[in-house]
Amino acid sequence: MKLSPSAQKVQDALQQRGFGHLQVQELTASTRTAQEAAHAVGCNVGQIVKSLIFRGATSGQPYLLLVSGVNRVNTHRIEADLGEKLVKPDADYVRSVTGFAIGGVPPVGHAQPLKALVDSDLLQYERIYAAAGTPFALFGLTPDELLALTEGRVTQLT
Ligand code: 5CA
Repeated sequence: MKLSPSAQKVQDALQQRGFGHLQVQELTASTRTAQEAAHAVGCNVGQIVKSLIFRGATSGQPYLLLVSGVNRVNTHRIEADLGEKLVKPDADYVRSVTGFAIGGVPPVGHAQPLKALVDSDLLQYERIYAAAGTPFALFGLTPDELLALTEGRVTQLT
């Protein structure tokens, strides 16, 4: 099946990184929220990877937080870890640094390289699912593959 342009962009990025065996799936059901995505694939909400963008208040640098679908990030903990305050950016900023609209932001294939932090709670699962460019697209992968793809650092985000 032919993917939509944004989902294809993610599939191409996976291919380029040597992860062409990971298959973007475009569904008829919404995957816009972690709950909807879990329902669409029939997994636990914790197995859904939320790809959240924050901006460093001092550096202006964007950060990619890869968070288990059941978790809320503890910004104070992450600020202490990163050594700067974090700002929650608006939708336009998210689109400009990732190249994707909110609801479909994937963990790979961004408009610019993003420093990534990975929620340690994701490591307990055999299989996890991340957004793939649109609010109807996902791909399944292992936590190890997520780490390799994003070069993310594992840490407690809650
Ligand atoms: N496709 C689903 C499951 S992978 C998904 O993308 N979920 S998400 O949690 O990664 O993306 C939604 C997130 O976008 C929200 O948790 C929130 O952090 C952020 N967001 C939603 N609306 C806005 C907004 N108006 N401005 C900035 N960020 C927003």
